[in-house]
Amino acid sequence: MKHIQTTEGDLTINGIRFGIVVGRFNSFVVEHLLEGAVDCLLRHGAKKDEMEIVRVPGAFEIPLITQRLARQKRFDAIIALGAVIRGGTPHFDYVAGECTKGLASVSLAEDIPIAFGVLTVDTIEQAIERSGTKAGNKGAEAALSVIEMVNLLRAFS
Ligand code: INI
Repeated sequence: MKHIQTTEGDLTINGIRFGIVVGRFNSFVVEHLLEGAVDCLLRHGAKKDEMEIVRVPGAFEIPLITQRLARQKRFDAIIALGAVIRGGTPHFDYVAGECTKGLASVSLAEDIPIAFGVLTVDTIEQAIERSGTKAGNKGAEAALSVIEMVNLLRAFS
């Protein structure tokens, strides 16, 4: 807006190192999120040797390894990718809730941008729609948001 100081992060890569944590559960969906995220990073100028993929069993395990990676300080940003599908589990709310809360608290405690690319959906169809078909690719969206957040945080460092 005119005359109001406004700060936003841009989408330039500038040496950003990415950790990508991937839950293996529902891999038929999550692999498409991973493809979308990596494709987005590469097309924005990231280098393959500036990213590392770490796989875990499922969404529940994502926060702990994300915390470990954050503490190692080898990455400027972490992209968390997974798929929690309600139809597939009676403990959907616990898995989805713990993953979400865990990632939010790691991001704040470790002061590192974390992209939440974990689908939390009711049906397999919704998951497919969000992993590269009708509703875009949430992995790519997560990658974009974390690039922006790294640059925004750099503006305030
Ligand atoms: N993990 C997921 O990533 N998505 C799911 O939909 C899911 N379901 O359906 O249960 C799921 N469960 C596994 C969980 O994340 C842990 O790996 C498991 O409980 C072992 O700790």
